[in-house]
Amino acid sequence: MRIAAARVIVTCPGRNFVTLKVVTDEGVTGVGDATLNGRELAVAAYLREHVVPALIGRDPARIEDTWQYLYKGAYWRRGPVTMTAVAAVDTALWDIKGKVAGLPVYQLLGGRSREGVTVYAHANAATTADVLAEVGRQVERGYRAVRVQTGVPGLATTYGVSAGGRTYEPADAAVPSEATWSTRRYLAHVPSVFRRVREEFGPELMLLHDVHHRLTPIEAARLGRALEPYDLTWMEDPVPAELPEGFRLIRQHTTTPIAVGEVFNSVWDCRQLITEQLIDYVRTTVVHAGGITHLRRIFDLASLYHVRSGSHGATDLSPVCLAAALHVDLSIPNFGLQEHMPHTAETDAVFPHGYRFADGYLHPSEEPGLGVDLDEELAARYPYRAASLPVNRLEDGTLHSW
Ligand code: CS2
Ligand code: MG
Repeated sequence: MRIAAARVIVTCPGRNFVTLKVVTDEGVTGVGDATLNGRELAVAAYLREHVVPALIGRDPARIEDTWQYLYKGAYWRRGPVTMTAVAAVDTALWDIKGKVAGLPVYQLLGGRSREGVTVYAHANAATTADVLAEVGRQVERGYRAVRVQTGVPGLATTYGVSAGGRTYEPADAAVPSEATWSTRRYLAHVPSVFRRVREEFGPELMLLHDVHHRLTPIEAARLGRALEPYDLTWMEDPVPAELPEGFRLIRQHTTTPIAVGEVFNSVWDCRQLITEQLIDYVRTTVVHAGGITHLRRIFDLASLYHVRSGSHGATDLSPVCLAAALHVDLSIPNFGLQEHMPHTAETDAVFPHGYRFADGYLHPSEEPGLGVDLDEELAARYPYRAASLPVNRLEDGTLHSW
């Protein structure tokens, strides 16, 4: 069997997605997610110009060799664009391998290690009353874990909370929109929201919160300590993660667990955080961290240091990524949680898939391969629409992490 063609499909069923479809000379196809929110065309060009020509004629069964070829052969190693492109190829080749073997991919990864993949839902709302209602809705749907994001009094917008109850989509304008941020207002408000959620829903429900890279280490230490009475499963991205040593300061002051990694694209980004046990969950994903092959390397390293997985799963990662993530989540020994933002019906129609939600778990498809595909005819009806992530400024205009 040889790779005969590889198509890069950009589609926008409500938001942009990039998908690589690899076609073999025996007609077996495989798909890989190549979506990088706000940088979709960069990855599409990288694939079309620098990867696809080198794939034609290769043996699709040689997944590891192809991964090394695309990683070491790039010379300019790592980075979100490169590693998302590598991820798409890797994921598509695992899909093909599963189809050829007649097995769902998790069976090729060592088989099932649990009954289902515990997922967490989002409860995002501007006011505490609406947050409580949203948490209630997710609990009724069967979720055992809920991430809580709240508006902040005095701020027009904040991360995670959309206007008018629409599904949250941060890439909201071709040229980045601008948001205003106040750490003081945020730190003064968030603990009170979690106090009310715990009062309302009791101690069992797993609660999470995404700080979204916005604090300094000592501010994150303060927040972590203030949240300790509410027993969070994790405080996510408390600080920008370029400075791993900064997490030592947070660790000195609080036992609130920390989750980091959705912006990481290789094991080198998270090595120190893992080996110094500065985090409790690593949130790297199939689509942005080099595919199934590299993600397993990251999770294997993490398993040596009591660090569990907590993969990113926002709606700007396609159903192809989610389908692949579930095969990894089901099989690794140190699974923690999987983020689950359900895609819209429009998106699900473009990406027919076999995974399903039941009783707080997602279950991957039992079909051979990943159990997801791309309907190219339907995808063609949704042309790309330029969209960028916002930027954040403090109240005095200083540019801040978004
Ligand atoms: C967030 C994401 O889901 C999360 O944890 O951090 O929504 C993130 O903001 C987006 O994926 C960025 O495109
Ligand atoms: Mg996040």
